Amino acid sequence: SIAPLTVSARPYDFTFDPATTALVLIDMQRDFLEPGGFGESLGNDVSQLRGTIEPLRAVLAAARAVGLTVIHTREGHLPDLSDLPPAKLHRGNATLRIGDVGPKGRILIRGEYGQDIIDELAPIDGESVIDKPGKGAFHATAFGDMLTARGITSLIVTGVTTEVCVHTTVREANDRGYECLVLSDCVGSYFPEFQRVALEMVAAQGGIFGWVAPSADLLAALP
Ligand code: C5J
Repeated sequence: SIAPLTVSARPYDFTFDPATTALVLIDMQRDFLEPGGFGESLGNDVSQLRGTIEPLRAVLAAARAVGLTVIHTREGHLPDLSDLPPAKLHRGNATLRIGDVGPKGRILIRGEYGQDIIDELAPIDGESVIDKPGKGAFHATAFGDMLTARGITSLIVTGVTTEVCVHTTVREANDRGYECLVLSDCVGSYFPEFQRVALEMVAAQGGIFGWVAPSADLLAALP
């Protein structure tokens, strides 16, 4: 086992034990990162998110090399939409709604091509994939129980989008007592202003929700 590691971060150094830390990749799905999916149907420019892919690929490779627990999440719903609240279905004026057939399959439906994780970050054997109906990873999933069973106390959080599923998950995790480090270049937003402010919100007030660091500083800390 490896001794605790320290990452230069905001608002101050983040120290973690790799044995009790998970790398979490939130919703790096075709539906959010590629044209023709849910994100674009809501009027977003998906190219805004694609800058996260290369840094996250490097972090994922490094995490695998040191044997960190790796957990992927996917936002999505059952084919019969029984886990989709009407409030979520009807919100906004999307060109394609959840469950409609788009160019990559039914939008945000489990098992569809578009709902799956992008090829660049595809999970490998031994990595868990949490399907979640909400924005946060804890809501209506086995994520919390999985962390408890594995003795995980710290989360290195990446994925999309910064101010929606990343923030919701970090806030849920923080209230449950987890220490969260958000990697600034491995999280992405469709809105540059939200990206900047969402990261500020995590580290403000002495780290009200957690820590923020660029992935280079995590990579520098890994053995
Ligand atoms: C959104 C997400 N933005 N994964 N989902 O609807 O952040």
